[in-house]
Amino acid sequence: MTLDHVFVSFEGELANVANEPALVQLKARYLGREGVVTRLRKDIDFNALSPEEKRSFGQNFNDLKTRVEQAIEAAAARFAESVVETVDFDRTLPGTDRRLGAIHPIISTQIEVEDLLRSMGFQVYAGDEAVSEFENFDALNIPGDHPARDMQDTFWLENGMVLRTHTSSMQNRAMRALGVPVRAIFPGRCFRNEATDITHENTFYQLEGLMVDKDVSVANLIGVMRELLSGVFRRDIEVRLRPGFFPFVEPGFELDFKTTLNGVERWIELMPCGMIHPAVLRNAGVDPDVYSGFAFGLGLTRLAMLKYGVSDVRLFNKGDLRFYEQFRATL
Ligand code: FA5
Repeated sequence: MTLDHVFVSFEGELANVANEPALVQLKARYLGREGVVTRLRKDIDFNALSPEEKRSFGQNFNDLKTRVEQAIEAAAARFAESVVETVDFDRTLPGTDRRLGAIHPIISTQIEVEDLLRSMGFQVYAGDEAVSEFENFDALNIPGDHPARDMQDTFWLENGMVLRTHTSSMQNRAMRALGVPVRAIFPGRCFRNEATDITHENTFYQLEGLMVDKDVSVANLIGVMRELLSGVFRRDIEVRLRPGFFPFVEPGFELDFKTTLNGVERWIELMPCGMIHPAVLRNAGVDPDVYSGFAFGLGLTRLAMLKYGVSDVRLFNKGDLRFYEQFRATL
């Protein structure tokens, strides 16, 4: 290696040195007793050089050694400076602007509901957002010509699948995959091709619950609903249960929640529920003469609205930081 080559490779290595111990090592490797620079002089056969060549080598060698030494000294000074800087930095002080982001209010509500239902023995069963037409409709006793299909107009994919309109689309799959008896919940996003307003979005979250066992009754359903809502709100809340029609439950109910939106007191549909229809059990290979069960479809987005006093459901998906920043504390 020529003297110039040695300096180029030294510079390359120096550029990768990130701290003082690494610099000490580099110095030893180049200037130490067996170092690259030191060896240059040791290895040269002076007898083979003319007086002119000897002088030129000596000059270049000293030059190289000085440049290496100076570069090492400069780097050492830089490291010393940065140490002084970090001494001034108190890492125990709280940050001034932690722009780390936070959990979305719908997801933090979901986590809370999952925890409550887990404590009642329900397992979380993740589903898909794109499902078969059978799972979203037919398995739930909603054949192609049923008017209930109009109430849940959806987005059809080119491969014949649909974006699920409700988490009930997971019922069939869960009963088949997990078998009975079963207690499971399926949270997630749902999609509907419908006009939006302050309580309706085209993309929203539901959390479905399902319990199938021998002798499950409406009393079990009401018990779980009550436990769940008082756990979420941690205060007295006013709810009402009224008959509701869904082809996949019999009997079916609507659970409404009383709240004030934009100064007007009103009931909001929050959690339809009911006893699973025998045809739905049969579609999943479960014998309705032996097993019974209940299901509920909690509107998670609406629940987050009520929990945090949000007056327009569309704010959740809008991407306006001024809205989201108010929820940083929910981390
Ligand atoms: C259903 O989706 C049924 N699958 C629920 C069900 C499950 C009934 C199990 C019986 C047994 P519904 O269309 O009413 O029902 O929607 C359920 C809840 O989702 C509503 O109460 C509401 O809280 C929420 N929801 C429905 N549509 C929207 C929307 N466009 N935007 C926001 N939330 C919605």
